[in-house]
Amino acid sequence: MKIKEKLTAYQYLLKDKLSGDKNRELIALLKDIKLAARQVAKELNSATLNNTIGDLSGKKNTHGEEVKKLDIVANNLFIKSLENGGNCAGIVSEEKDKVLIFNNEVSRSSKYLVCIDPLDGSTNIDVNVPVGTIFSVLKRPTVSDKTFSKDFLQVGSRQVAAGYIIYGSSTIYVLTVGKGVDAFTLDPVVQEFYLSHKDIKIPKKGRMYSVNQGNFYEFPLSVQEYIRWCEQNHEKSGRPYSLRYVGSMVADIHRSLLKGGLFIYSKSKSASSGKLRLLYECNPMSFIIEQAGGLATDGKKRILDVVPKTIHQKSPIFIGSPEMVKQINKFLKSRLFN
Ligand code: P6P
Repeated sequence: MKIKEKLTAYQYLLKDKLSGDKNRELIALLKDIKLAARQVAKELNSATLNNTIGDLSGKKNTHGEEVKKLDIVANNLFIKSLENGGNCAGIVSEEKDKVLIFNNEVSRSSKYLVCIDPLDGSTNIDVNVPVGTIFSVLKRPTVSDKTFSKDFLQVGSRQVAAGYIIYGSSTIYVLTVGKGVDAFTLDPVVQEFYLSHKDIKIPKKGRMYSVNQGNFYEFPLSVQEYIRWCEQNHEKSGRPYSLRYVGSMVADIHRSLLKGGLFIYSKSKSASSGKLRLLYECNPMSFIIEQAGGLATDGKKRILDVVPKTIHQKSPIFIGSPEMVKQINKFLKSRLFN
């Protein structure tokens, strides 16, 4: 949709999506995230020069994955901005084993909780491939000033906001507050995010599927059959489709959102629940894609209906253009996703 006036993210949200006093704290929280995103973008752009590229001397995170120096830098920047902003009572972060509850006076009574992957796809940083931040905003379920781990275990349909920042050729902040999807592009000179994509709608179908083909023989038969179907020559349905896989969820989802497509991270013989985490990867991306007219399933049910049991719980995910998700669902149901 054509942008008529140059609005900052704050001005646009205040005017169009989050007007009224009741939304002041949520707008302020989204500004806290924006601040940290600007700082992360700056760190990424100068990483090679500042020697902050590379692994953190063999350290592994709660998922047994190599921790990059920038994973910690990004995690600390988001924690600092969210804690000092006072608009969030606590966070779940991919980089922290346990929930982090903010104990300062203001944060304790905040209405919101944040689940965040501070730097998704960080293995790609060394080769200058786009990476991103993914976040989900929940309302605190209790009115007391006490926050508990279980407060984060909310079904994805209860999210009040979700977004990602993609640090690529430009830095773009994609956001939904439950009233469609908009995107804001960072002007590096004035360091402000301006509305650049209004009311984004995902194409009903596309010709790109996004999966790590290397896991093909590990996938359930139904997923293998779908991939083979994508490869078949069938002009009427636009096949063969093109395989596009960056290995950075934010980049693969962003392309699917704008161009149409299907992103797959299936369960497999070595990953019985897939790899991507429900609270801070699958849920926020599913909220965004559904708000843009797409679909997202775990192979059996809507991602946003999955009730979380643990904060780092993983989930298979099939997400993107609605016609493409419906198509793979036919294969998944034909073998009850086995
Ligand atoms: P694989 C990055 O490590 C990540 O968490 C996502 O950003 C990405 O989609 C996925 O893992 C890639 O995983 O197993 O294909 O390398």
